[in-house]
Amino acid sequence: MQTTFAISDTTQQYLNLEHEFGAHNYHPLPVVLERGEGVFMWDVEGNRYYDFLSGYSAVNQGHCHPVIVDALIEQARKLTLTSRAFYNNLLGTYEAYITDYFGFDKILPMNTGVEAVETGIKLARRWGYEVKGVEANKAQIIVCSENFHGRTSAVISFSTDPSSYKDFGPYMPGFTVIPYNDLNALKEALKDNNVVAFLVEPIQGEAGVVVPHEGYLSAAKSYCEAANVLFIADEIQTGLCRTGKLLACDHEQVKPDILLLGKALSGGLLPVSAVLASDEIMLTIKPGEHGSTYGGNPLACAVAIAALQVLKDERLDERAEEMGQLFRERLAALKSPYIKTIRGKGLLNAIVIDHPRPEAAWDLCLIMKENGILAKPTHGDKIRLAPPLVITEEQIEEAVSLIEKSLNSLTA
Ligand code: IF1
Repeated sequence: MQTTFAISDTTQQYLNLEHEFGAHNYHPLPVVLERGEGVFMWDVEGNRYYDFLSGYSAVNQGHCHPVIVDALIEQARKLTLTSRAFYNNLLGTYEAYITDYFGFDKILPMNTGVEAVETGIKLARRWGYEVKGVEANKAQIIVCSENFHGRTSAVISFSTDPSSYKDFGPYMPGFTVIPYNDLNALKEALKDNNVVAFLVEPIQGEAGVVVPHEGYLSAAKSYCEAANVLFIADEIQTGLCRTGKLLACDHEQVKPDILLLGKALSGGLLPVSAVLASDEIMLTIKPGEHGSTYGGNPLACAVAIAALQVLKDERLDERAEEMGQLFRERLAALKSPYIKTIRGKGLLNAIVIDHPRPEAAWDLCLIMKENGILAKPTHGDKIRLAPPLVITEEQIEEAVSLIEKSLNSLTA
C-alpha cells in the first residue's frame, strides 16, 4: 500500500506555486520550510524537523550559524561586489587565509560547485599543454562511472547517469570513464600519454555514499604521480569536515594537485566555491583567460573566512568522526529487516533499503517527515543521512529513535 499523508492548505498553496511557476526539474518531499537553526528546520506550520540532508552537505556548520550570519550582515552593510576589475580589501585576506588553511600556493575563487569543477578541468588542460607538453586539443581527463560533479553541459558530458545527460547532447569530448574504486582500470587508462588529470570524488555522494576501499585514494595518487598526471579531488561534498577529517583525502594522507571546494565553504549562506593548486598549475592561466562576475566578491570572502573558522573553532572534524561512529552503531543496533546496508564516513552516511515495494525508500522518507526528521532518497533504494556536524550525542539518539519509529510503521 502506498503511503500518503494529508497536506494542509497552507503547505499545499506553496506546493502549487512552485508547481505552477517553477520549472519541474525537482521532485521534493511535500514540506515547506521557513526557518532553520543548528540541526533543525521548521516548516510553515511550525513543525520542527531534524535536517538529515544539510543542504546536500552545504550546512555542515548548522543552519544560520550566528558567527557566519554576523560576518554576512556586517560585510553586506559595507561592500558586497566590486567585480575583479578592481581590487577589494577582503579578497587578498581571504586568499592568504584559505591557502594557509589548506596548504596550497594559490586559490581561484568561483561560486557554485560545478564552476569549481569547470575551472579544475580548464586548469588541468592548460597545464597539460603548457607544462606536460600534450599536443593541442588532445588532452584527456580520466573520470569515474557513477560520478556526480554538477550540471553544466561539459560536466554532464562525462556523467554515466542518463537522467543527467540524456537529450542534452552533443557532448564534450576529452574524458575517459573508468569504474570507480578500480586501480587496475586506472593504471590501464594512465598509459595514454595524453592524459592530464584524474578527477575523482573521495567518496561518491550522489551514487549513494559509495566509500572506496582503504588505500584506493593513496594508490591512485601515486599512480598519477608516476604518470605525470594531476590528481583532482572533488571535495565539494566530502570536504570541510563532513567525513570526519577536514578533507576526505586526509584519511589517506593524500594531497591533491587540484582541490575543489564548495557547498559548506559558506555554511549554506551563499554560493561560494574554490579551486586550490600550486603555482605551477595555477599560473598557467593569465589575466583575462578565466573568471566570474561574482567570484571573489567581498561578501563571499567574509562569509567563507567565518565558515572555515567555525569548522576549526568548533572542531567539527572530530565531532563528525565521533557522531558518525555513534550514528552508524545505533542504526546497526536497530537490526531492522528493512535496512540492507549502512555505510559512510563521519557524518556522510547512507542506508540501503531492502523492501518488496520499490517505492519504500520514498515512503520511509515521508513517514520520517511526519515523525520530524528530513532526508531524501537517491537512486530509488538509498537514503542519504547527513545531519549538520554540530549535532550532539543526545540529538543523534533522538534522531535514531525517530528513524526506528518510522521503520516500524513502514507497511509491508
Ligand atoms: C542538485 C547530488 C549531492 C557534488 C560534487 C560538484 C557538485 C556537487 C561532488 C556541484 C553537487 C549536489 C547538487 C544538487 C544535489 C547534490 C547532490 F545528489 F546531486 F549528488 F550533494 F549528493 N561535485 N551536488 O556533490 O555543485 O554546482 O550544485 O554547487 O540538486 O543538483 P553545485
